[in-house]
Amino acid sequence: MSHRTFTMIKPDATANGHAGAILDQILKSGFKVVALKYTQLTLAQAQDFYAIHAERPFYGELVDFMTEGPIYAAILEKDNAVLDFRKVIGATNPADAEEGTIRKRFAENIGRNAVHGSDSDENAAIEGSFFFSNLERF
Ligand code: FUP
Repeated sequence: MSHRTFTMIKPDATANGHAGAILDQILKSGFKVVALKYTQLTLAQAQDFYAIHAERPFYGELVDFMTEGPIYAAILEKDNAVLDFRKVIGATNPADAEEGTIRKRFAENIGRNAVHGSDSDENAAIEGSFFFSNLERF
């Protein structure tokens, strides 16, 4: 059972004023906030964060989108955090996401899809450490 996951409220959802509702849904789904930061990625930071997708055709659009405005980054804690959070956010493409999921409620499309959620324990640890030092986790 994983204990922690990492999330971002992406620039689309932040700009559209959905951050409060999304954080509310996250907390009501039983996640505790371990670390939280409001920031804006530089191009180099976004390219680094999404380096795993560097060969994909959408990479350029993805890093441009992720740098277009501020985001909220957070480490979340709950039993089975990674898998449970993937259920709360829904499918990558909001058209395929279940009713009531964060992406169904707030995402614009597969590229501008409101939130990030780690896909494994290993990536959750890497992504959390990308944004937060140990002194910033509570
Ligand atoms: P997810 O784990 O659900 O965030 O999805 P992926 O890791 O497959 O993709 C990471 C991000 O790349 C997505 F959040 C949005 C973007 N993406 C696209 O823009 N187009 C695609 O076809 C797939 C992903």
